[in-house]
Amino acid sequence: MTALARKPHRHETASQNAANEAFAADVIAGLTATPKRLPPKYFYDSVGSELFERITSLPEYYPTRCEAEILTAHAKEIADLFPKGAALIEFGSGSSTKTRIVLSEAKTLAAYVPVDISAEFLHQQVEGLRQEYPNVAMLPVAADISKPFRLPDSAEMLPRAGFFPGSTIGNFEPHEAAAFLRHAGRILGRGATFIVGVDLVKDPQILQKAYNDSQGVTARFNLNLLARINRELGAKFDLAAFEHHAFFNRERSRIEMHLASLKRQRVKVCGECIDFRAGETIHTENSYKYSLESFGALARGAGWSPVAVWTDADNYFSVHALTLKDDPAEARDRADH
Ligand code: AVI
Repeated sequence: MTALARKPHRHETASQNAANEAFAADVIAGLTATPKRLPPKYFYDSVGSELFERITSLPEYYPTRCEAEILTAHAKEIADLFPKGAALIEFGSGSSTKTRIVLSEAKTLAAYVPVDISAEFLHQQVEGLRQEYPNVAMLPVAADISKPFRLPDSAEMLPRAGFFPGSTIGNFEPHEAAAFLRHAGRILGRGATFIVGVDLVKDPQILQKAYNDSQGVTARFNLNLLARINRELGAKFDLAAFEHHAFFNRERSRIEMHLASLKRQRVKVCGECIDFRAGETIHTENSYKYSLESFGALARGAGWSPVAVWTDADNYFSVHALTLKDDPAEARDRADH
């Protein structure tokens, strides 16, 4: 039986209500700010997660292909870095496609803990993983990876390794990325290995195309944020009156995604009137691109020691292996002073 098919328990309904309230509060805060913005974590409802899966196989979207190339070439080296009998904790697991490359080589792994904000999608994925890897305990956690969350009790007892592929770390501001690495350090603990996928700075034309695909899937992914606000918060955004914009901001080394209003308009959201000028945008996502050195420095600043780094043949993407020698609380104190 899937999470979709059964009647929700009362505590689940309560947590769903709390999630709805947080969504409404973030939407109103973002749309009444100047400039307008919306947090990218809200892209990933079930429609957005499906659209993102489609993005990952687009010809222009190189990160997924390049990262899979790296993981396939180095799966054994990576798996050898995991402690015996470890729990592998994946932050933002999605469809766990890349994890499968590593899981197939990690013969001594005791448990896999996929953590993802999209509960429905997560539970659907775990059904399949249980069949494919019967010797690995599947312990899903539906949570926002950027906030503290509890590991299942059976994973608490095991040595841990972390996996954060896909360059999702690039969707954080650099100071948030450092805070995330420290937070992951607190979850994974001293001595842990952390495998992190990081997109690299490259020819802006390649970057530009990756976020402006010819089939318009990225545009639909971006616009789904407004569709989700309509569905879940009862707003009346006219999707035809907004356009997807994505461009490389060289100075800040990031792709920016926006939704541009095609006309002057007013939209009612949760009882608030939100006014748009023609051409005004809602900033929906940043995707930072690092060099090998700049990411290494960021990781060191958050208490992690780089142990290895691999890139694809074109040097478009990188996979970093980090280890935590320090106590994460001490690293945080050092960074704060
Ligand atoms: C999830 N994240 C790493 C993607 C990225 O490339 O920043 C999200 C995405 N946005 C548009 N296309 C893909």
